[in-house]
Amino acid sequence: MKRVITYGTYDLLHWGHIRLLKRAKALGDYLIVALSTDEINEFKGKKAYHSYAERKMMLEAIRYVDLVIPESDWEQKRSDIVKYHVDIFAIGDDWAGKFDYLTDLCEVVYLPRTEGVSTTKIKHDLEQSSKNKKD
Ligand code: C2G
Repeated sequence: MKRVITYGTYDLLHWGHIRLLKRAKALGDYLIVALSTDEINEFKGKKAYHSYAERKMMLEAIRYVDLVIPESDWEQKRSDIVKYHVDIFAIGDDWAGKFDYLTDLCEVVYLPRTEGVSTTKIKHDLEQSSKNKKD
């Protein structure tokens, strides 16, 4: 039973997120998502549109996700890996190299990001289209 963990905010859930979760799950048999709380999002310089509870509920509805836990502290990764007996840490390659310090505890896999979609792009495109309607 290979256990995989990944971390993220998963705001305005989109197909790039789903593709990441699908590939992360395919690395093992059980996928844990450590979902960023509003507090850690502040630390990450992000303001999520959906609350933690809403983002958690949406992730739990995804067939690839087996467990959602809170990511409330940037430093919890090592203890999570031990606590949940994680074999593989997986995350998008926008983080390439940033989590190599975990390789003494588990395999670290950076998965290629999905081009052409992001929460930021969605917000920007929506703002633009509402501006165009006004003009
Ligand atoms: N992602 C992706 N393709 C996109 C957008 C996001 O593969 N077009 C991936 C990211 O690489 C990440 C996951 O989807 O693995 C969630 O993305 P975010 O919610 O933006 O997560 P992030 O803010 O990078 O949080 O402690 C680590 C952080 O919590 C990671």
